[in-house]
Amino acid sequence: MKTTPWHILGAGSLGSLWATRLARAGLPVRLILRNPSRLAAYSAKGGLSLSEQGERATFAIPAQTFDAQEPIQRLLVACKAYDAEPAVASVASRLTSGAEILLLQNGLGSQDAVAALVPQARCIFVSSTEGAFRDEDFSVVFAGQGFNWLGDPQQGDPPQWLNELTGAGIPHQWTSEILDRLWRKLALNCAINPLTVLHGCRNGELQAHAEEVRALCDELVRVLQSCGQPQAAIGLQEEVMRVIEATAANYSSMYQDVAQGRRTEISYLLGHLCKAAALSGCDVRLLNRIRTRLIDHLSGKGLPSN
Ligand code: NAD
Ligand code: KPL
Repeated sequence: MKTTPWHILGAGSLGSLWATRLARAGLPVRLILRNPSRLAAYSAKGGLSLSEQGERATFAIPAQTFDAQEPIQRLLVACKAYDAEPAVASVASRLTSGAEILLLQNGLGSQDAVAALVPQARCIFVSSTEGAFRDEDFSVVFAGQGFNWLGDPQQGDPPQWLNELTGAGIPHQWTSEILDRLWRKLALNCAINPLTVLHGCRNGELQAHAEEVRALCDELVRVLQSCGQPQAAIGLQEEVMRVIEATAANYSSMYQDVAQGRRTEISYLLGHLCKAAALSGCDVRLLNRIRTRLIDHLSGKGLPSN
């Protein structure tokens, strides 16, 4: 039987981490790059590199642009949340009937936008705690062991190809509660990331602002409960404190985005949360204030606030 190719849309940190591990397991992988100049740069480089535990290996994974002819049956979307919808739109005409799309984006909002754009496809949401960064163009460093939760909010059966992830050494589990997972991670990110940007500090230094974190967690718990996510609210404050301690020496992903002058995913984190709170009539004064301060901070640095 012919194996279905994995089309990877976005060869950044996480996309490269998935692509190289799938290719290393002998699975057919295709990278979809932004434009002909990215394709030329990739061809000149000769492949995609993965550094793991000090070992570096390069994989000559075939690449193409959005306008290639090959039909797409399985698509892994590895762009940032704000790029996911336009990126999928660029390949929508290539999706087969019954195509499956895995969405790796952090936060919430981008997944529903993609699902609405391509209702003929099955959208599988992924919540990933793995860590990766690019040390140079088309080269990724596997920086943090983690886990991938996969699920279908429409509650279909687990797909057959999960065994391919096992074969590729991609840690994962299928869950019927993917939305709980995504909401929980969103709440954790909203409790930690904006404050690290506003206080200009590592995660651990938030221990000195414990009262502020606690007050934020109280509001987050109320939002989760009022918008139908009570599971995601259980023990939130304790987990936030545990994560702050366990990642004390790290800079949050939002802090790193701002420090490097990159656009943040604020709209899909605090933005999504404040919108959900408003829709459910939940008063979130503190979260709204932090969102406004963050927007001002980003604007002051010349960064987009959406
Ligand atoms: P990244 O910026 O490293 O990679 C995104 C890639 O998508 C870039 O190479 C960009 O050029 C490409 N892209 C954008 N639009 C495209 C298009 N139309 N066609 C083709 N390529 C396009 O981002 P990342 O760090 O890999 O993050 C991706 C998502 O995964 C984010 O939502 C992030 O929050 C989430 N995430 C990342 C990590 C991590 O460790 N990097 C961990 C967990 C979750
Ligand atoms: O996921 C994170 C991030 O930095 O984005 C943690 C470390 C949990 C902080 O919110």
